[in-house]
Amino acid sequence: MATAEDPEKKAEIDQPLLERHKKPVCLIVLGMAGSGKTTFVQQLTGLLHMKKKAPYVINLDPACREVPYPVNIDIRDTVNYKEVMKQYSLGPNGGIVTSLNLFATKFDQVIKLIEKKSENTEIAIFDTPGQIEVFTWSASGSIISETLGALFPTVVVYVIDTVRSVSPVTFMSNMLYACSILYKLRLPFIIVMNKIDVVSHKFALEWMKDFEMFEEAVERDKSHHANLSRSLSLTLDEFYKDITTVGFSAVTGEGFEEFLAAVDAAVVEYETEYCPEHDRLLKLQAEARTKDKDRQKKKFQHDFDNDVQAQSVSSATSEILLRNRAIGGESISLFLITDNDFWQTKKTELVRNHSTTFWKNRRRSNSRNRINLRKS
Ligand SMILES: Nc1nc2c(ncn2[C@@H]2O[C@H](COP(=O)(O)OP(=O)(O)OP(=O)(O)O)[C@@H](O)[C@H]2O)c(=O)[nH]1
Ligand SMILES: [Mg+2]
Repeated sequence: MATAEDPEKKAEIDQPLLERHKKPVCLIVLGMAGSGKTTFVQQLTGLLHMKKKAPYVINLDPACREVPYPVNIDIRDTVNYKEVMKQYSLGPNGGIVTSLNLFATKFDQVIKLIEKKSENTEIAIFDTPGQIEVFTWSASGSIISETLGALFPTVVVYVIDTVRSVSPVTFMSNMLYACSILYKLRLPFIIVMNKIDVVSHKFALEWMKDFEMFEEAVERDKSHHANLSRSLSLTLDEFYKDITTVGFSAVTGEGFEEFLAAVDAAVVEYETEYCPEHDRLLKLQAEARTKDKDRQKKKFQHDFDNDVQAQSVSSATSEILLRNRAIGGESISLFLITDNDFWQTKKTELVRNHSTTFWKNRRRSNSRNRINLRKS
């Protein structure tokens, strides 16, 4: 993983983001309900404005009552969440998923608007719904994150409620969620330990660094989940090693500079790790598609050869035996031919005739398939 300490990368990081990228960095802010995502976006927007680096802010939460920051694109202007619930007879979560899905169909327009602002915007921030799984496991969540990841330097900012995470079990659940999102989206990832104005996040950093300290905390926790948390913590050790964690207060703004440095390091990671991996996967996909096409071609050729199979052409007797499975698998003895050119012409003719019949049959059976499918 690239870090801000890497001297080569440091020189790059010291350059302002805008000079390195023609495109703004997209921050997708995720986190459990009430972790402070919206307040975090509000604070970040205010501080960036003060730095004369006004961000482009997008609200993707269709169910929020009000947006406490200057918003550039608001999902609520496009989709009426309550109407969606009524029209599709859905509950609150279903309503949010469907609203986000409807909005995702217009996401190309969002991309165009962000691209238009590329010249003078360094950061685009996406605030997401509290029901985190709506974004992480729905089709629209994947569409949005993958599209952004393919077009802009994109970083996932996972906001954790530090106050609630003093319980080792809650901390563990939060970390498991973060881990699963990281492996699903595979984008550079920053954990923001929010609300450090109330509780310092030092305990969490210690737990992540030293398993024994976490174990001690688990010992003190008498809940029946404690054992599970202990074993899971060992599993998460690898995840902790690579992850960037920043303490932040969405109320006071403490941790802002550290957060910006983490974003810069994440952008370097995006360029050095995500992009090459993304390109490699695209190449693999293209290769797989070509292979599949070749396989289908070969299969077709094989089927075709079985259909029109010249069993043997005996040069000694000049007898041509043609077995045509398409007409019942009987062998047909054709006439004796000694002239090779004549045979070639005849063969081409036979193949062409057969091919026409074959395709006619094929088309007929295909159209039947389609109708059947529709009926089913
Ligand atoms: N003390 C303190 N309170 C915070 C901080 N960040 C958020 N809060 C409070 O936490 C509560 C939830 O904050 P929101 O920003 O609405 O959280 P959210 O994650 O957007 O919530 P949903 O969108 O409903 O998931 C509010 O009462 C905030 O005032 C913080 O850094 N410190
Ligand atoms: Mg919110």
